[in-house]
Amino acid sequence: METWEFTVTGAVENELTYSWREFNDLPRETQLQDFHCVTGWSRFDNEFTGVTFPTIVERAGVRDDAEHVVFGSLDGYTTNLPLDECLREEVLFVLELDGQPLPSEHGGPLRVVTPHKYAYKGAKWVTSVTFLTEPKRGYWELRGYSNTANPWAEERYSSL
Ligand SMILES: Nc1nc2c(c(=O)[nH]1)N[C@H]1C(S)=C(S)[C@@H](COP(=O)(O)O)O[C@H]1N2
Ligand SMILES: [Mo]
Repeated sequence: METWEFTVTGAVENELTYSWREFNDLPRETQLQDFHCVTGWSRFDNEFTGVTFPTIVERAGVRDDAEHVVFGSLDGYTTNLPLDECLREEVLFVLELDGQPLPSEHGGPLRVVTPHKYAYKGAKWVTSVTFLTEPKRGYWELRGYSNTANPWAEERYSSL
């Protein structure tokens, strides 16, 4: 945790870097959320505590031409979403699951959850958020999984 750093870069007014302690000082909230994996399983009523995506955006100030977001993780994983799909209270940077620090196998110390999208849109071990002026695909989006990933429409695969 001494070397952990979270960065907010790209098409923003203020690029930000948070240490672990600084990130933990951000306002947090607790939400009950469902979690849908593209392979067919779901886990319901997860109690997640964390910092909302809009909270980060308020502090960074996105530029007018920002349209897209790429999340980056310590394992090299990336995933992408349009900015408007991120500007939702339920897009959460999760610090705790069921009131306990998020276990590392589930992406601790910090992961993203996206209940309105399949779970591959939620980067585990997340350490960067980059705002872009044009779309860019992440790890699974480049390998045949749906770029849009709406579970209610069962958007599982892309027709590349
Ligand atoms: N950094 C990172 N995040 C990731 C992945 C990954 O391989 N690396 N896999 C994704 C996929 S496909 C799913 S289904 C969920 C799984 O989350 P869980 O391990 O908490 O069930 O994490 C997502 N986030
Ligand atoms: Mo998955």
